[in-house]
Amino acid sequence: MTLEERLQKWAQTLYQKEIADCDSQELYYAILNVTKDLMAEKSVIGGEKKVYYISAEFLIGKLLSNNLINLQVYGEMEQILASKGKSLAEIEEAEPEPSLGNGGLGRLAACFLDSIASLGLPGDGIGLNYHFGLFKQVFQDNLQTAEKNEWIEKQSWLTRTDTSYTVMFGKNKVKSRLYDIDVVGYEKGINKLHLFDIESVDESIVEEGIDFDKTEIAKNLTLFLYPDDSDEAGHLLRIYQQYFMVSNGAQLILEELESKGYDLHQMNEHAVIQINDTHPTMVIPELIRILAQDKGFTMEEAIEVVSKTCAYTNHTILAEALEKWPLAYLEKVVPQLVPVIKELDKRVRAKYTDEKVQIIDGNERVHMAHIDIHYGFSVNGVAAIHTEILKETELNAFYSIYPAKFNNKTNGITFRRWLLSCNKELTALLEEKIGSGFKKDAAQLEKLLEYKDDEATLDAIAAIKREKKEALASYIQEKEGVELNPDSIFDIQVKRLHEYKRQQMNALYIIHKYLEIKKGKIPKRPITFIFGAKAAPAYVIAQDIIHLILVLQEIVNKDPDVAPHMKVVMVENYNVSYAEKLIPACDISEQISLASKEASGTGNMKFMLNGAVTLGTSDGANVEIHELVGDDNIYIFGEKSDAVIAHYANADYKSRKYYRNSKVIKEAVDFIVGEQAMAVGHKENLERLYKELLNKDWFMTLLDLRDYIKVKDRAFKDYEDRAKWKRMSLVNIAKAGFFSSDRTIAEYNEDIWKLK
Ligand code: 26Q
Repeated sequence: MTLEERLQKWAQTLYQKEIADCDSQELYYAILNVTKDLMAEKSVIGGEKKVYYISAEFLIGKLLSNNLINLQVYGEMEQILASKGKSLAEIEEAEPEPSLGNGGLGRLAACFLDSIASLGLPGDGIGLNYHFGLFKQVFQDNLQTAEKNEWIEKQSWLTRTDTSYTVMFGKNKVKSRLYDIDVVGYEKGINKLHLFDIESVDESIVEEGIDFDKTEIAKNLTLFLYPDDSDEAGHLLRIYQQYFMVSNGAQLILEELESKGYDLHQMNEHAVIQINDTHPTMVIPELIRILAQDKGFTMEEAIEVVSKTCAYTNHTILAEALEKWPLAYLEKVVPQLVPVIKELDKRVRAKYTDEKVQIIDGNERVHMAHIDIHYGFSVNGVAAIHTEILKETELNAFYSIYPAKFNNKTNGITFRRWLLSCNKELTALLEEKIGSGFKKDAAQLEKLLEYKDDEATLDAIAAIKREKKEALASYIQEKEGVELNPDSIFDIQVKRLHEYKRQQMNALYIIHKYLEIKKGKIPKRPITFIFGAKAAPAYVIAQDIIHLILVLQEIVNKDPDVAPHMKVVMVENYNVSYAEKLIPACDISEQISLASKEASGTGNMKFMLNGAVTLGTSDGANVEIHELVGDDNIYIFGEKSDAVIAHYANADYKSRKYYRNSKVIKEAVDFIVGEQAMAVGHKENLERLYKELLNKDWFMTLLDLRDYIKVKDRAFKDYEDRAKWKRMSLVNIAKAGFFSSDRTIAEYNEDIWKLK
């Protein structure tokens, strides 16, 4: 059957209509079914050894465009639709976004699944089928509110399977149900994303916003993704979710190994389990428990083989984000794991006296990362500087014991989504200039450097940027009701709201610029400051920072003296789909975390690949971007990580000192509680933020503010040297190949997984 016949068939089956008579919604469902059929006909990627990527989050985003691209039918589908007067891009808008993750860690897992399949490696994801993804953000009265975010429709990418397991919470039994999503590689076969659900889940217990009845685990377990990013919210439900995930995962893995006839004593030769941060750590004691209790292993044997099978990735150095569960919680939720965890702890204590490496600490808290490090064979950080900091500082005691376990795997992004799908215009231009080899071998992007001084190429890239800025401007006009000037500089900071990422520093710059314009210092070219960020609902200061940005948006955009020269917009409900529109339209990529705090960042890579220039600190993968593009093609500012770490060690940072010593800083900070802001915003939020900045400022905003202003102003000035800027943009694209997640996954496979 041709593609058109397939589409025709589904339009008939579902709606008894011709393609030309269907609306976008109907066509979306028809194409969804065609795509699922095409994937079902592909062969499953096989092999002697398989990786299981286990993660509480898979921020997959919409799948239609990517699946069509990987199946190599996007162009054909687009043509068929165009011949009936339909636009595929418009139809894509009808797809609901599965926001099954908070941010970087969840999106990384999704990029990795794409790359594992695209390299033709056998590897499945294991996670949870949250009925509601990360909350939908709605702004009311310049404050964030949260609503439930539904994504599962009658027809979706999920396929219900016959697989169901029993999971015990102590003496309470629940039944699971496995749903699968096919992951198709680029010109390759199929792997699976296995998402477990609880059979008895009940959506009707959801109340106002994202509140729900927390008492009945059997009804609520898989309803919501926890909205806390880098937070140690000690909720029991999170342990229930984690154990439910790992118990199902362990059963699935063992069942698969046994069905293939493998001896579980050699399971490490046929399976490797990559543990995505500490959220799935309980898979280690759970596997040990099952092997020892049900499979006739001695404790010794079980521990040994599990330790050879599991590998751990660390995504954070924020102490508060390292999970430490009270033993009492585990006793309550999963008493059957407690003896195993105590045994693991006992064995560590028999060998090492250092308190820092124990599993159960003096306060009866279980350090999940410590289980992973002692009882896994690999520990990796996610960018060079991050891994160094782990080895030298945070996890130094472990590094001394197990130097060979530690390794770095600098993060990456899938170019199928972050170039081929979101920037088809740039993809076409690249193909014209350097051929299509870069699609499978991202390093070939470097060929673009040959065009570094070629005016026609530089202009063509700039014209695409301009086109993308226009498209974004009209989207933002429609969604947010804010008018943007595509001739202005688009300066963008999109990522979760967290103090260490320092959106507040960007806001202080905006105040500074506003005050300058009021005093008559007009920028050469208008500037558009764009933000997108969700804050964990319980994270008070993060809510206050959102409030400040929304207040600034109102003040700046309504001021007739200022609005022609600068605009501020914080887009509502920033998610993967919004990112795909924002990133190709960006001129300046804001990556301004306090040095040492951002493990890697991956947005920085997406922006670079799409021709934006980074304004950033020497943190995370910015350091590697800097090395690749050189001093001339990036704007680096701020204290280095060594100095920051020393400030923490000496406890000698006092923000008030910076406030007192600089008129510029004082003016900007005072504006937060000045008459104008108070007239628009809420006293309580603004005063709290003001006090936080002066009395604590734990992430040292004021330390770097002056240098930030200086370097940012230099970037804006350089933008006027159009020839220079266009070259910078080209160099960034050309050097982005290193950040393909295909490269990252090839390294995981080479050093850790060794798949056969
Ligand atoms: C933990 C306990 C209780 C509740 C929530 C959590 C929790 C949930 C999500 C802790 C952390 C996360 C997410 C972390 C995350 O996204 N980290 C980011 O990972 C990216 C991929 O490696 C990096 O690029 C980012 O630098 C890092 O911040």
